[in-house]
Amino acid sequence: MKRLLALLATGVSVVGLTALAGPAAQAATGCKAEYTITSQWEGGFQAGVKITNLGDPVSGWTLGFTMPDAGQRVVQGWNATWSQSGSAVTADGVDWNRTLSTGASADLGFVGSFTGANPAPTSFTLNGATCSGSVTDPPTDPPTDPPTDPPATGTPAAVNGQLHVCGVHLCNQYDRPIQLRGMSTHGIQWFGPCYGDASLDALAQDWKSDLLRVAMYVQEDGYETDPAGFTSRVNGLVDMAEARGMYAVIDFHTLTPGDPNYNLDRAKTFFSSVAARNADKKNVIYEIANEPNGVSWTAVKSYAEQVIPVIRAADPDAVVIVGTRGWSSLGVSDGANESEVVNNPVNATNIMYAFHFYAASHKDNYRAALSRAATRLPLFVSEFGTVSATGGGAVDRSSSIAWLDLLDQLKISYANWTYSDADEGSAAFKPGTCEGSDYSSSGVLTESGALLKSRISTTDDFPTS
Ligand code: IDC
Repeated sequence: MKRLLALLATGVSVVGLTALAGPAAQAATGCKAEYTITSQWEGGFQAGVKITNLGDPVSGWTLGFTMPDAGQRVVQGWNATWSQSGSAVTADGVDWNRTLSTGASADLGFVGSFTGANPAPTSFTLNGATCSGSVTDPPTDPPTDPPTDPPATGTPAAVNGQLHVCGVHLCNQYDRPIQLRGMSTHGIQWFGPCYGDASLDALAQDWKSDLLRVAMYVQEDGYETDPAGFTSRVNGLVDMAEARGMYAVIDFHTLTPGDPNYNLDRAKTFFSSVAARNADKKNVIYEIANEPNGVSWTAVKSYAEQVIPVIRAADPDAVVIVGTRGWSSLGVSDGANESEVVNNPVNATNIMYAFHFYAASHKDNYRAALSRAATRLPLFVSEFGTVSATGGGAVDRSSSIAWLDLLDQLKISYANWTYSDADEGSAAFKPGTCEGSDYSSSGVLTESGALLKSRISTTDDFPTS
């Protein structure tokens, strides 16, 4: 049940657009603030604030509002630098949303606490100008599994068809930018039982996932131990994804050693085989090196320029994802940045670059790098975790939400590590789940799984013309 309330204190204009006349400059100011409590529990809540700049473009902003009840506190926020003094809350824009053109919006949010009532904040301002606004009440229905949307008219793969890269975006058959949201397997050499009919049905139907990333490790008891067996297992998973209308990212999961050239011959053999076998399918994306590390960008680029032609020879129109330096951090984890790729891109078309992050380890400087890079390079977050880079530890909820909001805003596709029951914080299912047949009830999900399911299962808005 949702109720809309006018947010405005009496006497404040509804549009909140004011022309400020000054001797040197004349800037129109104005804004809209939409405040939504997305969930609320005993003593705590999570709120989102969408601000829209209705005035002239700004290159920096501060949002202000007042908490009406003395017990209301901002505990931890995202997509802004938050502070509170008494009842006055402020949020300053950060690198990737500081600039707002006329009509542009930024989505921020916070986890808050309260002691008495939790009334909606009042007196929203942006750079001092009063904002118009609206408030959406918290959902009052008892908590249940994430909502299931009405069945879409077509599956993600049916609606979008053959994908291609257009500018910095991933585009569908109508040449329109789309974002794919989905999950990555864990190593298929270890978690085979997690990828059967029941679990993939749940992924497609309950999670409404657009894609399955198939993580085929090369070392660690993976591909190198049985090339034919692993090739056929990957092809089987491509077929299972296709049957359910999902895209399949074929991930050549190099990790240790970090130089992908160590596996160059294996990569050529593997990709010539899977590309020939899957050439007529529209649901396949090739990821040629999971996470190069301890190696220069020039070496990664050289690897890519040898593997991509092998794929193109067999499957000319598929999108290819290229890993980047520093565990696919665009070099950031090695103290570099995206400029090495911008200045020396892979000599190939229809490719995207991988950007990976783990939300508890990689925060604002990584988000800033992604935001900068997204204006220059086609990016695909083919792997990320809600936890630390070890794959374990606690879910960093606020950092994960900041990342997911940013990816949504930039329309960057993603796959979360992992759709498995591994005994580590990044896994979506509790240990032992894959020994049973229930992948659908909320009881089998971990904290990470519940968060990702709630994000991935919302309606896709794929353009069809
Ligand atoms: C981790 C797994 C863990 C496994 C380890 C080594 O979660 O169970 O023991 O690999 O194989 C990556 C890698 C991904 C890692 C993950 C978490 O792509 O293979 O998985 N991670 O450490 N990059 C950054 C983090």
